[in-house]
Amino acid sequence: MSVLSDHHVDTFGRLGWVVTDLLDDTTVRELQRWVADIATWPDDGPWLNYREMTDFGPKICRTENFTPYHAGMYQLLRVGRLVAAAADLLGEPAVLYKEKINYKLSGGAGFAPHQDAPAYRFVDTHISCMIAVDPSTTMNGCLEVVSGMYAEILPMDDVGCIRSDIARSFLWEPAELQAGQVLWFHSRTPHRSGPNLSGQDRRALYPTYNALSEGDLRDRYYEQKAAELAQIKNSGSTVQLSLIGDFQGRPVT
Ligand SMILES: O=C(O)CCC(=O)C(=O)O
Repeated sequence: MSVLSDHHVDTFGRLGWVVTDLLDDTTVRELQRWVADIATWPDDGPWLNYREMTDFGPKICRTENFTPYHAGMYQLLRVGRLVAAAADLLGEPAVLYKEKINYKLSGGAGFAPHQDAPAYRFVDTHISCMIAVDPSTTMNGCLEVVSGMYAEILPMDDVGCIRSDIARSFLWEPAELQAGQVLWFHSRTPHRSGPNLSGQDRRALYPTYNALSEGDLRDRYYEQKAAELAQIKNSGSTVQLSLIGDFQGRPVT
């Protein structure tokens, strides 16, 4: 069953990103409660919590691998309309590859220009979305994207982000979202975001999908991520959230 219009699918094909309205108000309010609840989960569970130091003290910046432990999130990200929308964009049945919440609480850091694909293993094509849990604005560090630039992996710096001379040459478009809006983007779409300079939190949920024909790879992804993270020599000046060094947050010491 298609949930996206031809217009959305065509726009995604042209730009490598598209904004959709897929969630009703009740779901958005529920999602806000769920994210507030997950933020209180302890660090010693089977999910992955990450923290950063901000000018206002240590804050949670990310939780990953939470759908097995939260029935509502499982239903929303692995069974419901979002998987169907990902399938519309992929042109074939989709399956969840990974999921994360980026909290970007007030004072939280931004992300350097990057493509997600270099951090994702086993398949070349993934589709992600940013589900705005709170309104996402230029002031609180919304995503900024580059249109029509998702054909290939771009030259990278030594931490896997887009080389700065190339990133500087792009036209970056802020994708401001209302709470509940969903920004879909290809895993090779260049994106970045600034810090949260506002007094309000900017929480967002990011599920990533791949074509089911390539396999249900979620468990393998998290095993591989743990193994590779253990090998990465981080400079110590930023928190290593991912297999690339895109996150600019300071470690909590
Ligand atoms: O949440 C953000 O501000 C950007 C997140 C991002 O680019 C990422 O997690 O790869």
